[in-house]
Amino acid sequence: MRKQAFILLCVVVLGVVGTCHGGGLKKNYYASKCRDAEEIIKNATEKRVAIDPTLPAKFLRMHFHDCFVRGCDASVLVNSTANNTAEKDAVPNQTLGGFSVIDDIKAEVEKKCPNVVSCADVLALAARDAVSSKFKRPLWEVLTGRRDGRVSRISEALANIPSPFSNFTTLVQNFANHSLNVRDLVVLSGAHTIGVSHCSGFFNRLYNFTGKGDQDPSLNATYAAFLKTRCKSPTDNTTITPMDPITSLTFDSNYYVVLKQKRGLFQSDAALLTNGGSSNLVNQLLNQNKFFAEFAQSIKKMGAIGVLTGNAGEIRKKCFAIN
Ligand code: HEM
Ligand SMILES: *[C@@H]1O[C@H](CO)[C@@H](O)[C@H](O)[C@H]1NC(C)=O
Ligand SMILES: *[C@@H]1O[C@H](CO)[C@@H](O)[C@H](O)[C@H]1NC(C)=O
Ligand SMILES: *[C@@H]1O[C@H](CO)[C@@H](O)[C@H](O)[C@H]1NC(C)=O
Ligand SMILES: *[C@@H]1O[C@H](CO)[C@@H](O)[C@H](O)[C@H]1NC(C)=O
Ligand SMILES: *[C@@H]1O[C@H](CO)[C@@H](O)[C@H](O)[C@H]1NC(C)=O
Ligand SMILES: *[C@@H]1O[C@H](CO)[C@@H](O)[C@H](O)[C@H]1NC(C)=O
Ligand SMILES: *[C@@H]1O[C@H](CO)[C@@H](O)[C@H](O)[C@H]1NC(C)=O
Ligand SMILES: *[C@@H]1O[C@H](CO)[C@@H](O)[C@H](O)[C@H]1NC(C)=O
Ligand SMILES: CC(=O)N[C@H]1CO[C@H](CO)[C@@H](O)[C@@H]1O
Repeated sequence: MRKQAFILLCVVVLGVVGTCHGGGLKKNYYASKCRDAEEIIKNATEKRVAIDPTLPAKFLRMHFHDCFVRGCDASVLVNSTANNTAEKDAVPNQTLGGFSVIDDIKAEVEKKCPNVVSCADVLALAARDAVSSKFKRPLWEVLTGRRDGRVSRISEALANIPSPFSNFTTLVQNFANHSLNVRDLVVLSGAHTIGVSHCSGFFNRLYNFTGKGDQDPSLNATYAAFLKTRCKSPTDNTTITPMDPITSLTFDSNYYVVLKQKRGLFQSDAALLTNGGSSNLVNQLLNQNKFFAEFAQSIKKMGAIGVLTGNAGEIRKKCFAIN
């Protein structure tokens, strides 16, 4: 109820002043409540990333999936129970990873400041700190003060997480549903500069695109031939393929270089070239400084979607279970 009221307020404010980020979040919200919270999270995250370089991609995608379903309220972290099938068990979530590491990082914060720091903030900070760890500086600002939701439903994940088979129109609509615009869509898709995909996300583009045994003409033919050597069967659910074939562990603007070579892995990536304005943005984002500056703005906006603040929701004790 409280959240619906907030969203309504948000829509009204959006209409009037054209901005609705922040949503009650603050810079260094925990300064007086748990002075070292952000540093504990940063230290714990960097320690884990040093051991597992695939974590930045996992955390970044998890933060995205969290924010797109019920706002950034850690609903993605909750386990299913006898009575409820949670977001985690939805098809798009089956390939998420890193949950246990988030649970561990939260446990470290709890040791110092029990019941103070939300799982939603832990995830938002850990995603930023993991991606930034190679840069020795935070790549974007994370406002804090999010609270954790008490609801996580499989049906809501299915309705809100965009599909890799989406065209431009559908993607724009999906992002608009989350108060993000075309610029945010093109910029945030740049997250695919790190990480991997299973074959299911692009298999159709290789073998039977329109049901005539054909290939997606918008996919680079040389690259398609290479992808076919990796993904041979539609039931292959173990092979993973980097989305940025050149630097899949490095957060850079190479996603856009690859995209322009028609080597974007998903239809949803290739779709960004099917619209004039969007395609023009792709060209601008080839510039790494531009990409970093834009990404910092768009992900901050994403991190404020539908947040619970004040007395709404709860501070979860363990991220995998509602209190
Ligand atoms: C525009 C719509 C988007 C679609 C359709 C999409 C779809 C996908 C798919 C299908 C995968 C591969 C999952 C797998 O098979 O393992 C993936 C991976 C990934 N996505 Fe997206 N995504 C979108 C936007 C985003 C955004 C906005 C972010 C973050 C800001 C993001 C971050 C990532 C990351 C980092 C990975 C790699 C995960 C890993 O290596 O474990 N994506 N995405
Ligand atoms: C974080 O790590 C740094 C460098 O190792 C250390 O100096 C600092 O005390 C740590 N902070 C916390 C809160 O653990
Ligand atoms: C939560 O679910 C994950 C799989 O989604 C499982 O690995 C983990 O053990 C569960 N945690 C608890 C405490 O039940
Ligand atoms: C599940 O639902 C039943 C009946 O509505 C209730 O008695 C039980 O306490 C619930 N269990 C949990 C774990 O919420
Ligand atoms: C985009 O996809 C939607 C849903 O599949 C479809 O209804 C629509 O016709 C498509 N738009 C274009 C321009 O292909
Ligand atoms: C956008 O939200 C509306 C209303 O909730 C929903 O009907 C529609 O399917 C959503 N569109 C996309 C592309 O997610
Ligand atoms: C391609 O798709 C069509 C239509 O769905 C189907 O009839 C055909 O058997 C498929 N061909 C292959 C080689 O999978
Ligand atoms: C992968 O596919 C095999 C056989 O089709 C199935 O037994 C297994 O559960 C699947 N694994 C995952 C992670 O979905
Ligand atoms: C296909 O990819 C190769 C690099 O693998 C690139 O040199 C070539 O220009 C690309 N073709 C097109 C049409 O973009
Ligand atoms: C990471 C995770 O929780 N994956 C789950 C996704 O959903 C399937 C069932 O639909 C579970 O088996 C996975 O454990």
